[in-house]
Amino acid sequence: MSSDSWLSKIRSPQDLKGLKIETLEALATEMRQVIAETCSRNGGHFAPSLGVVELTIALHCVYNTPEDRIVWDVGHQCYPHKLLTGRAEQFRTLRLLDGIKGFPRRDESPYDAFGVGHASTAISAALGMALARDRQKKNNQVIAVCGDGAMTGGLCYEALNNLGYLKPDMLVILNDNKMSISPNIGAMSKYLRHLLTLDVYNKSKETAEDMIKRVHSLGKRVVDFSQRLEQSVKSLLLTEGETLFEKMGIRYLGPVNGHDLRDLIYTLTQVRDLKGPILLHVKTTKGKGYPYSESDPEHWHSGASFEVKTGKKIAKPPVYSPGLPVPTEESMAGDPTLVLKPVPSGPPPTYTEVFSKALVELADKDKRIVSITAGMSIGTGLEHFAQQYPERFYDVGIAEAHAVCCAAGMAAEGMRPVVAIYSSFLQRGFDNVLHDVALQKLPVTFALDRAGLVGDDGPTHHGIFDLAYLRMIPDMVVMAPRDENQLCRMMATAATYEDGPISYRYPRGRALGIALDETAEPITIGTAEVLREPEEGARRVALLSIGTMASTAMTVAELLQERGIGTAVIDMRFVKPLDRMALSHAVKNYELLVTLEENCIAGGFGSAVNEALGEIAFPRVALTLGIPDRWIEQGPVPELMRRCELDPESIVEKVYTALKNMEVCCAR
Ligand SMILES: Cc1ncc(C[n+]2csc(CCOP(=O)(O)OP(=O)(O)O)c2C)c(N)n1
Repeated sequence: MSSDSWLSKIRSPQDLKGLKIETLEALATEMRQVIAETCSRNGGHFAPSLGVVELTIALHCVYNTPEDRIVWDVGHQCYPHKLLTGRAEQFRTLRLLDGIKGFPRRDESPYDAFGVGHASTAISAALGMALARDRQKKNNQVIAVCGDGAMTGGLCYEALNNLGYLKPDMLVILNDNKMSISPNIGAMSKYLRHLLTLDVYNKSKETAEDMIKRVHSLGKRVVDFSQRLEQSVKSLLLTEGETLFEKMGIRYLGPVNGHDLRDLIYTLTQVRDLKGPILLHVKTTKGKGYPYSESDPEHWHSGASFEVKTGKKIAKPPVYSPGLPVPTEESMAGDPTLVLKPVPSGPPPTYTEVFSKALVELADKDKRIVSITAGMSIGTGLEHFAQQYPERFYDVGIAEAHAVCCAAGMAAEGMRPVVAIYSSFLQRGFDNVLHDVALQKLPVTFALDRAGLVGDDGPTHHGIFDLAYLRMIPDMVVMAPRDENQLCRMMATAATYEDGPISYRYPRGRALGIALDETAEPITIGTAEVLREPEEGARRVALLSIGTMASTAMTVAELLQERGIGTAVIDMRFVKPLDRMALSHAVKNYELLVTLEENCIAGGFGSAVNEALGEIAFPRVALTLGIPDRWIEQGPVPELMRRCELDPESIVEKVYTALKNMEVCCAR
């Protein structure tokens, strides 16, 4: 950012006030350049942010932030907002470790009125703010900016229902770019298209402006009259139409061109003084101003680094594998329990790709299998299934609770639904997993992508709670594969399991790159696998791992072995039901049990192991290692793992200290 740029002069939104439209337009161009340059290095939510540059400028020009509250939905479109609110200098650290966050955060800036990362919360949160304002007799404005994709989420309707009834002064801006991540679908999306074609607001505005111009041309004598007419025509054009929103008690205005600064500023200035709840329909283009993202907003919704000039993606190192070595013949040598397979050449597939392909293969064999996504067909890899079996694929919109409940209905009628959802987004559907699926023992499969730490998207997106929130539910089977071959086997297990709900979780990023079995054999429910076992007499530590922590456990075992500490690795595979035989073997043969999980310690896999030890009143607890009880920020996964003390070296130190403590205790 050069010192003579417009952006460098904007220290706060106050500096925008009174700037000419031409200057604001130049500023918009600069902001797009900065966003493109930053995202090209750091990755990020590129297209959503490019689409709201003018809208953000207009909002900060017209409203008095931070006293007036702007509440962003999802928050992935907040980059222009961050640039205008005193963070332009630090913006180059966007999404980096300890850098500017990729989402609004109350602890980052007073301009970030409400923290977010999950969709469809803005109207509800803004309504809460408006009600609090009224109770405290304050007079600031509250504005929710919500995408048309987010409008597929049920929480929006709960909030609109309440808004139209309570009628506080509040503005909802519907940022309609016709896109969720993929093209938006659903009945509401169709209705919004219909409203765009009606375009009542602009048609009446043109007529009104025409009338005003004609009266003005009559000369000075009628100036008073013309001013009065102008006022009444303006208020008239702002009340036109009879939309669904109006029937709910919310005034509907629009559509407004979201890239026309003059029009936006004019409209927002009018709207600012109106009373009651208002929904302003703003039409924007996702990815606006960068040819590649404008023509393909779906693939530019978010992503890794790219070259600005060509739009070519630049390969980043795999996000996963925090010091986790890919098992090779050499590293596994001497391990009799692992079946070695040739490692295929080329970069390993992502876990999502493995899931995507294997699910289609399972669906080929079982016609009852249907798949469901909540607005994430590409992210979850289900687009492959959708192409193969369009009539068996359902994208329900950003509506996780509905996805789960709808799956329960399908399962009740004999289908075998596979609900593919990111771990952090299934948090939305918790009661539906519990009440609609598990309580009725319905055979729904939950495929949880992005489990564990996800890196740059930070705490809203880390999938570190699922093992805890799923394992507490009776009748739920909870699995986690250590590699892609185990993932396929767990998928086969789920496909043959008829007794109730079953889940498997896998991380973001590349798998280990091992060969897959020709036929994925189901695993007997509740059985662990011993990956490494020292000779009798040399057994001191048993590492009980779940999921991809098995690789770390193997490294830790080698490091401990180097210090002369005989260490076993048992991949438990099931958090629920736990393999009690494997546990009892570990208890009988080892001095110290250590659990390893990329999930919160509170209530997670280690807790399950300790509960099981408690059931038999075993006088020792397992050393429980996992994600500590605090929020984990954005950053490269290996560094985050290190900060969570889940890297091999930290684990070795903890094991070593635990053994020393035990020696001291025994000596007493
Ligand atoms: C609860 C939840 N489910 C899924 C997502 C993933 N997601 C992020 S943005 C997005 C689409 C949002 O579309 P829209 O609200 O129209 O905003 P746009 O990206 O078009 O600006 C989705 C599905 C999420 N953030 N939260």
